[in-house]
Amino acid sequence: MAGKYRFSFGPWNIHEGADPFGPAVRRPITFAKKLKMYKKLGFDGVQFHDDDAVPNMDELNTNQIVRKAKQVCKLLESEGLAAEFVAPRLWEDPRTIDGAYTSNDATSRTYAKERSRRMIDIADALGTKLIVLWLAREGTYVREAKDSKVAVEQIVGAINDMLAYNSQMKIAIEPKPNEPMDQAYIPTTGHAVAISYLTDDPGRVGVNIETAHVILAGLDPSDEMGFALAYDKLFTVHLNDQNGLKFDEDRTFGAINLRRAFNQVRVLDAYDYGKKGEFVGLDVKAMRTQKQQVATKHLANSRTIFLRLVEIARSIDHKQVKKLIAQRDYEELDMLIINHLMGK
Ligand code: GLO
Ligand code: MG
Repeated sequence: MAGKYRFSFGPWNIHEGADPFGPAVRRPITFAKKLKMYKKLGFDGVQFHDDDAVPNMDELNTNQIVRKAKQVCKLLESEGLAAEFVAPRLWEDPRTIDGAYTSNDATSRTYAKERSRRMIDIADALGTKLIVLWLAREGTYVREAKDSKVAVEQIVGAINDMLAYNSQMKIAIEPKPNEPMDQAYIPTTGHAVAISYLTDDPGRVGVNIETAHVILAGLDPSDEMGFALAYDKLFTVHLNDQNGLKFDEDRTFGAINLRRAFNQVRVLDAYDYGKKGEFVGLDVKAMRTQKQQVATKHLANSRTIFLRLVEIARSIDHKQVKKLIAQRDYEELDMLIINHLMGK
């Protein structure tokens, strides 16, 4: 029974509270100080953007990048932490304004591929074999601006490039339907799984499912997880919560819709998620209203809610559930779940 879960988050999840309409409202915390917070909050894994580990990496050569990443690896070890994954931050540089791998400008596409190789060097130096690709700007504001068939080929080409560069790395695509783009090229789990089979090594390409992104696509996170699990492609998750079709809210896991969170935990726990070393990854933001000293509660709370939901998923009357399914009495099943969630 007892699956022991390990949790991770990225340093960007402890943040100053800036949003598109207002500036920072909390003091920045250095990376080294953030690392000291992980264990206290109950976390063992650190998710990285390449430049979280090696700031200003575009100004450094490969040797300098690797040296810096190795120092970060030592820092992690001294805190008893592990790097879960590295993701290339391909959405901030002026060269990626029109997309990275799908930019209409060839020199920008070359930059994106080169940066991705350096990102893999960083992952290697940090001791992780997992890459996350959130394809932030691979999409369009104006449909006629790009060719959607060519875009898929370009993304496959970029993934093949990474697969060939390092034969150890696995790549988890993080689908998101929109934001910052009006329409993204890899909007759902199905798209990510399908694209994996166009690559040179499908077994090394899977998904990172983020709750909020699935909801923004109008789909159900637990069903998307089941889909990925059926293909053995759920390499990691970004748990959080989302209130309807708004901006990407990255709220505390389970804080908006507890039953939806319960169903994500239920499917993960039922299929032994974590047993092959997968982390329970969070991608949650503190509300802008939180004051400095209480701006990490979203992380600890998400973890607590997850673990509480594991207990709830396990302690359900499974026999009764089976019986109600056999009788096709779904009204009663509905009530059983609600009662159980309400502690009755
Ligand atoms: C934004 C994404 C983002 C990624 C992170 C890792 O919507 O969820 O937070 O998960 O940059 O690539
Ligand atoms: Mg995410």
